[in-house]
Amino acid sequence: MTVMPAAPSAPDPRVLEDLRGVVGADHVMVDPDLTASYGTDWTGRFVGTPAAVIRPGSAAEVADVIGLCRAAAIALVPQGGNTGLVGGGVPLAGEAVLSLHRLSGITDVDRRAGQLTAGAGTSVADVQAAARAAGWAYGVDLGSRDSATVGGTVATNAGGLQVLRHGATRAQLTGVEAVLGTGAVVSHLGGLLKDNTGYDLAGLLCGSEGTLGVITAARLRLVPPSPERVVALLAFPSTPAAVEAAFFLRRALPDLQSVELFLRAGLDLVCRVTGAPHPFAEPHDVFVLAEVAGPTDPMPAMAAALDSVPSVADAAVATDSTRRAQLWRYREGHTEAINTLGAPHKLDVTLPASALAAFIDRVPGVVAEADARASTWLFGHAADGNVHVNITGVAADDLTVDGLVLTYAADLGGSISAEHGIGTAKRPWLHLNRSEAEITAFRSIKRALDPAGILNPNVLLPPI
Ligand code: FAD
Ligand code: 2HG
Ligand code: ZN
Repeated sequence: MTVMPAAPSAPDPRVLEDLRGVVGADHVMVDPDLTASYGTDWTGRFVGTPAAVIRPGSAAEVADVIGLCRAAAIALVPQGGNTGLVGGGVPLAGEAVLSLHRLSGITDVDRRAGQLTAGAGTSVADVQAAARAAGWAYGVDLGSRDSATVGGTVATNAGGLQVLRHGATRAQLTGVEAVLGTGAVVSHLGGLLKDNTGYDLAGLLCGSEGTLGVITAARLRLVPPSPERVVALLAFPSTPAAVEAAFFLRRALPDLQSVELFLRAGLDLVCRVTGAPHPFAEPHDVFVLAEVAGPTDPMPAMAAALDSVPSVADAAVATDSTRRAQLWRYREGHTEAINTLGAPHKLDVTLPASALAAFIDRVPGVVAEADARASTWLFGHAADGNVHVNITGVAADDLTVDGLVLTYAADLGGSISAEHGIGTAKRPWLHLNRSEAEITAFRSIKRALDPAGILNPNVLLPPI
């Protein structure tokens, strides 16, 4: 089952020739055997057919490609690692894919300032490794680190596992280089921490999901390394107790890096799919995984905090890297384990702290009432209020439960996209979080930076 399939209209052969003249013959592909993988998203829920795949090797080539595509009215879907989860990086309406993979590499590492410049196609794991080699760390980490790119994480303002400590991707940006839909190259990579010289274009392009410009490079700030780590997996008898503990740990541990939450059904599924043993002899309903990381041994602080956390039914604590990774696997394994059940509907929401526990407990009922065949899987970044609602057993193009869950989250004061973006998956519901005036302002910005409307025209903004 696919969502929004559309047959591409093959670009005019003369335009293809011109594009080949810009990026090289090997980097304009139209053979379906070669382009198919660029048309399917990570989950398999969103499948399109690329009109072509174009792979520029520099910002100047991106600008020339955009110029040619504007003139020929060819819509482009920018694509990095293709790990996005909201159908925003694949051509669902026969667009051409603009793959930024060739723009990879790290330059201008400034050990003193703790900054580096990374090409859009560089993976997050490579940024992390370069930061480590320079004696620093990168503040963003996520399960897709080996494939997700700098361009994609900037375009989606990716969050991940360390947001409570370092903020999301926007907080790491000191500047970007990008090609706007006008074809203009804007480059502001100087990395000055104090620089109040007008509009924050980097902040605007971050989270714009490829609708305003194509990110070609980013200047990223680094954070001090935290080599000493402790991970604790805590079991609780109820969601309110687990949520209370997550917020308690946040107050108690200044070096807290991550606080994640998952439920009994998700843990059982991960154990079944990965073959990992259950972490505790007794079954429990709700789990919180907390990591503390700092320059010195965080165990005394973690132990003191764990002594005071109310309602803990069971606990496992790991200091060595193998055992820490085993505990993390119970949480990070959720996305892959759920995908073995068929392409899920992924509804990534944030709730205010006061509504988080009630939402987690009630949302399976909201889904079941609408569709008895559906299964609801819940996990997420507890201390950010970010719950990943995954629903399996529902046809890819049946949006009933999507609307109900997103409306429920918004009614409680929440956001319909915590960290994955709006993409194509959620654009019918943007109005739940954004007023008419805001959406009108978004459209004005889109018209100014992409007047021909060729950059990701089917993403983020609802059709008029
Ligand atoms: P793509 O999927 O290729 O594209 C994503 C969006 O960005 C699309 O709209 C695309 O058009 C646009 N885009 C891509 N590159 C550019 C560019 N250079 N210029 C302009 N627009 C561009 N996300 C989180 O936030 N937190 C998580 O914890 C997290 N964990 C994940 C775990 C797994 C196992 C998986 C599969 C995904 C996870 N994600 C997570 C989602 C995903 O990894 C992020 O959204 C990531 O930022 C996407 O990067 P990408 O390079 O794969 O982008
Ligand atoms: C995570 O936190 C990612 O693991 C993926 O954001 C969430 O699979 C999902 O829904
Ligand atoms: Zn997440």
